[in-house]
Amino acid sequence: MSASLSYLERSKLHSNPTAKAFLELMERKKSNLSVAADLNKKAALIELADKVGPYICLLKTHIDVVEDFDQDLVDQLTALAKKHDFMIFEDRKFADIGNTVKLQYGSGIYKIASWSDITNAHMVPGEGIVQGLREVGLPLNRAMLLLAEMSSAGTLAKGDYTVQTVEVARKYKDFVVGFIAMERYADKEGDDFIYMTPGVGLDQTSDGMGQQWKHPREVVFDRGCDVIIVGRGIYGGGRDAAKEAKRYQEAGWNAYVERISK
Ligand code: 5FU
Repeated sequence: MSASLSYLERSKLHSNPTAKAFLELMERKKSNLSVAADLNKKAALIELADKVGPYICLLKTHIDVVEDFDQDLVDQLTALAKKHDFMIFEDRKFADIGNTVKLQYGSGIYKIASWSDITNAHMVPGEGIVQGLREVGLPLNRAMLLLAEMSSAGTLAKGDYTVQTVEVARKYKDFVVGFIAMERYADKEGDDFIYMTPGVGLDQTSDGMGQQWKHPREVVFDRGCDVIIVGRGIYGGGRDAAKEAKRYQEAGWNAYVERISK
């Protein structure tokens, strides 16, 4: 159902302001590419965000890998998000009880809720994790994804775990706007989740450490996902990040256009 609608049409169906704005942004920018900026120096991260900024809808961070993290990094990333028109997704993968994740999301050194439009969580602890994050994120108009599946070999996030994760998402639709997933699940009446998929690469299929990379067309056209998340395929091995980002943007977008035109 929603896989055949355009991002713009889908933006009108959402009540969560971040999901709405994100889908509009994707359409405006003709990008369903998220760059996973896994660099551990502040200057390198900022440089990469500025280079790939014109081609992406979403910058995905692992802020805790940055050795020289400070508030200025966050200020610069949010300024780049404005300059290039992208959103920020801190891939925090929260995994604790509601009360603890509330603290981890809102406070500590990183204060993730103050700058990250989107974050995510595992369902291992049960739905209290969503309740805790929602309490902090909803008043700030933030959104979250649940990890329904993972890209890595041997992942335990499958089968009944995935089914139950989707059920929890349906219960908290005002805040849970989508999934980290490897394929789109059957829509129920009123569903319109945003599917974001890591493990995407045009040139390689594995990193020898469990990561499995799929082609953007397989992810967006065959499997019906919405956002391709690409890290090393763009910045790894001395690649020209801007050139690669443009290449992935085109591959992701073409697959989306093919999907909604079918
Ligand atoms: F939830 C997930 C997952 O299932 N697989 C992932 O690879 C998240 N990731 C992240 O996407 C991972 O932590 C990296 O930040 C990124 C993939 O980077 P790559 O360099 O394209 O493999």
